[in-house]
Amino acid sequence: MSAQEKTQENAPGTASGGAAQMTSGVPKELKAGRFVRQPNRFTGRITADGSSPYPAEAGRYRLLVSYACPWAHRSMIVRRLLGLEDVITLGVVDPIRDERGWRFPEPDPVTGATFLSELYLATDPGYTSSRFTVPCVWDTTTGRLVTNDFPHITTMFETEFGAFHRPDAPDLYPEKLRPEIDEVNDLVYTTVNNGVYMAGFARAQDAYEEAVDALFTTLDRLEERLAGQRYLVGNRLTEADVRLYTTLARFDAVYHGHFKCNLRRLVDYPNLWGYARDLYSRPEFADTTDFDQIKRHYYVTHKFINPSGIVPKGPITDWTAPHDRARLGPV
Ligand SMILES: N[C@@H](CCC(=O)N[C@@H](CS)C(=O)NCC(=O)O)C(=O)O
Repeated sequence: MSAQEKTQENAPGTASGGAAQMTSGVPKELKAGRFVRQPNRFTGRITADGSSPYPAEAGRYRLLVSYACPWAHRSMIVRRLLGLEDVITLGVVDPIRDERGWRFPEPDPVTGATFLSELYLATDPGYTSSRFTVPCVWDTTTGRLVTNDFPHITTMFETEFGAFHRPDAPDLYPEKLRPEIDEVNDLVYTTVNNGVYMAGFARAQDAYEEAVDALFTTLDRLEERLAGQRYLVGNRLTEADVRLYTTLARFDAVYHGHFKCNLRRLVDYPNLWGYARDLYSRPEFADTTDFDQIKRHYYVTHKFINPSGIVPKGPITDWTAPHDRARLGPV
């Protein structure tokens, strides 16, 4: 986990802070009106060299996701880019969540679960005061949840499943670029990926304004950075691009209105918008981006923000419009 993500997740008041139900009620992870994300409880590691109880094996692990969730979306994109579809199976929950948490539309054929909570409780019956979150990884051999530690799920796919990557898979986390990728990820996590939640879940004006200011300061900086380069780091596609993309994909459809991140829209940033369309033009990104599920999840599930549950029809946005990013570097 990056330094910032660690700091953020372990912020005072969260470790023993108890439940934070972001279903129909107000999230309880609040401190002076500020949203503080709960720490990830399951932090097992799948390892290539078998140095942990979870060796990397084909067909053994199941990734559980929602198409709505940006943290889960990352893991789906990386799984596709690396060609791990037949190695790590995928289970998808229904986008609408109620007070019982995430639910599978049909009982999950591999785990047998109807609710995601069943898998958390099968692993730890004492897991009663925290949220049952996606993404998480289930081990079919031990019948246990390995991890819900979202920053590490993608890097684990990248570094521990190398033997199973498709032959021409991109190296999304090249060793030489890791310090720069981690640095960009820290900023993007704090002010953008989690920043939109800090704005949307804020219950105090100053907390909201702080989050929005930090968010748009970073977006302005990224707009400049992307003026002269096709990608965020090293002018090649990396983990950093995947992480930024999942927030950009939700920005105008959800965060601009629902989370009040409305100083500007994504489409108002020529470079960021072209960059987002460039990524969306690839099937690994487009096929995993489900705008309908994204909108229905946020607008229906967060009743404390949108009591009517009405899902807006717009915005009308052409994600397939041509982009001019190829002039800045190779695919
Ligand atoms: N595991 C992290 C991040 C993942 C996360 O927040 N996932 C959301 C969906 S985007 C979730 O599963 N929420 C379930 C709930 O709030 O009940 C956390 O606990 O904060």
